[in-house]
Amino acid sequence: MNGPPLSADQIGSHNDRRLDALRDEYDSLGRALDRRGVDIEAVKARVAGFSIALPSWGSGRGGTRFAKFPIPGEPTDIHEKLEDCAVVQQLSRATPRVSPHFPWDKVEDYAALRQEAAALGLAFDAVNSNTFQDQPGQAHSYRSGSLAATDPAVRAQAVAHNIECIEIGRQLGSRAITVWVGDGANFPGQQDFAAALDRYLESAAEIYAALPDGWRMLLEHKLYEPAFYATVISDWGSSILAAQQLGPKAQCLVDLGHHAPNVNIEQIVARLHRFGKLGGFHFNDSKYGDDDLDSGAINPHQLFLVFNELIEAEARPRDGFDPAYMIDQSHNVTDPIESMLSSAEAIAGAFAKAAIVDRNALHAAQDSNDVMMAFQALRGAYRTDVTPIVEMARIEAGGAADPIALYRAMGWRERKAQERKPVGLGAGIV
Ligand code: AFD
Ligand code: MN
Ligand code: MN
Repeated sequence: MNGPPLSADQIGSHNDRRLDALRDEYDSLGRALDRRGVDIEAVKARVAGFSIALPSWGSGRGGTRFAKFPIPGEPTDIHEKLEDCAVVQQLSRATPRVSPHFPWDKVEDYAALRQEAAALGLAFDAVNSNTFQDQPGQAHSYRSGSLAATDPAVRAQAVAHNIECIEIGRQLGSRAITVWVGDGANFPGQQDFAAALDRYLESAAEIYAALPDGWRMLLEHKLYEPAFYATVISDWGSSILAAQQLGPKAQCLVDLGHHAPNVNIEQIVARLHRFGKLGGFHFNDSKYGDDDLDSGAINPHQLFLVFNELIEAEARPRDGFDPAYMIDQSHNVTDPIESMLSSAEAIAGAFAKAAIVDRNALHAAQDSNDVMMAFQALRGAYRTDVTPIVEMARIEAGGAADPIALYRAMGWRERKAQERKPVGLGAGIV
């Protein structure tokens, strides 16, 4: 069984070259924060305790509806995906879990897979079911829907698949299943909205009933695509209604790309939390729709505002607030490992900025309706360069000072291009 891909020496000698300069930058930021009443060590400790899961599918190159352009050395199965995720974790120290997707990541022996991941320094996060595609040899097609299909045999097959995912997840040490369905309509009149939701709720209740103790079912909504007129779980309203009807183990998962343009996602975070239903988060970024671009690449301010609400939520927990944070991106034009490294840093950075908001000042300004000072409390944190905190936390946890530089220097992809078989062409959004 393979151990972690990098040796501690490789990382250590890379970091040695950077340490003096980093200490200087860290100390200077520490003094600046101290003057604002913020203890840099406490912020660093919070960053060190923060982690996000990687999507197993994010380690391969994604595609668009038009094409996929694979790169040599891409992972071709879950074993190779785990290896790549282990590289990300070793360099970033912020991504210790992988969220698998079934049947894409199917294997014979899940106990062995769990051990394989552990040897690489990884554990498993929420399992994802897939009823938005047909698989070879499948008895019934999902072409007309899955959990909300009109045909009871299709619904039964989709429910059984979800229950199988839970069983696999149990063996992998997961504690949650994320359910996203492509069910919906492309034409007005195509679907009876009420009846489709009823069928979804009935199917979802069967999955819910199969949850082991301590498990959660995370409902992921999405406004459009693959259905372009209406989707069954289209928005946070449909999602929370479904989660409330299902019961306490059902919560909502917010994917940053799954909303109408300009929707106030940070407010959705606060709303869902108010009712104890904020269960998970998929980080990515977008300019136009569900673009699945890299986190913080387009709208870093939104990412910061989302974290501001998440930290408010953390400070006022309701019903065991414990959101499953995950990256969910489609890396179409970059090396997926580099994108995940860059995104992990962007997400941790947004978290760190939100962690240095002067919350007393913010709350006081809110209470006294001092609009400008409330805004300044956020702005003061947002404009602070927290890079030295994130970098120091990463190095102290055994990660690399400059993860992408070390990744390039280690020649990982070139080596894998020799070892791994090429992946096929073909389009497909992942
Ligand atoms: C979808 C969703 C989701 C799902 C994924 C599949 O964001 O989380 O599992 O894509 O690739 O758009
Ligand atoms: Mn998602
Ligand atoms: Mn998506």
